[in-house]
Amino acid sequence: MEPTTYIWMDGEMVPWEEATVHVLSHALHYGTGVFEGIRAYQTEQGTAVFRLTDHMERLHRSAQAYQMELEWSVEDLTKATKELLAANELVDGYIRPLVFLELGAIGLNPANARVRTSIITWRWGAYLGEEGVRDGIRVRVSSWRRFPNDSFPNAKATGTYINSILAKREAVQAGFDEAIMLNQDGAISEGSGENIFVVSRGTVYTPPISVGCLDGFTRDAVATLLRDDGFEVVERVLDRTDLYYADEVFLTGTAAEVTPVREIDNRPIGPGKPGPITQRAQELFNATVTGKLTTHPEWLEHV
Ligand code: PPE
Repeated sequence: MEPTTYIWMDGEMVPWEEATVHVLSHALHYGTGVFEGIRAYQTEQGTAVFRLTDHMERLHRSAQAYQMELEWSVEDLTKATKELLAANELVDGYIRPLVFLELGAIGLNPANARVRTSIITWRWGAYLGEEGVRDGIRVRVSSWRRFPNDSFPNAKATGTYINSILAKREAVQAGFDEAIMLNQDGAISEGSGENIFVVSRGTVYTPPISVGCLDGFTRDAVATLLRDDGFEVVERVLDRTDLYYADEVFLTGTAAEVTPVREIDNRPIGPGKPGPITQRAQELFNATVTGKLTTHPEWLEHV
């Protein structure tokens, strides 16, 4: 990763190398952090952040779920993000807000731990590779089940990613690009860092949030754009067979954007290359984030 000049920490622009924390930080020991991933894009009207307010609101909900008192409002955080992008002279890039428990408590009751808030920005290219975006990726269904919804509040919490990391590493070590995780009932949940869509006979399906997947903003944007374009998009519980019999499968996420899947468990999906609805989803999404398609101006927040 290419460092940028500043990291925003609790109201200050701190030089990149100086944005460090103590080894006794609660979050290091117990995974007590919540975070976001956001992208800024270059548009004809300058840099715009995709769904910035939505992401900062989700950060607040995640913090609330884990009882972390965030001292910065959504407005404070959106303003800080824009200032940071400008200070780092980034015209596009990835934005990582992170709220975590630092010093003041050790042991499982972090009531007195200091809550730290930081925002980091950097350049991040195609999450699953340029080739993946163009030709599709190869995935496997993980042997690791996604954490059950009744064991954790559905939030973007750092600690819960240790489960996704097991799945991701298992997949990569077996020669695949990404893992698809099932929930405890065997229903398709999501990728290690993306939501999933399945196209079957012209209809687009995605699992409901209740299976335990993240309520992704890219998922919501892509479903909305496809519906606007005349496609039927249905939330339905999907199982492994639905993947094998799909005509098309694609993943969505801030980092992954819209990434086609060409193979699952060594079985080609459709003809083994990105299908027409996947390509249409990519087109609509890319045009929206770069301001060329203006049907949802509320999603672009200009710097
Ligand atoms: N599910 C998971 C588990 C997930 O981590 C993400 C985002 C999504 C779905 C998609 O959500 P959204 O970005 O709102 O569309 N994953 C973030 C972190 C990736 C990482 O490797 O770190 C991201 O894409 O920024």
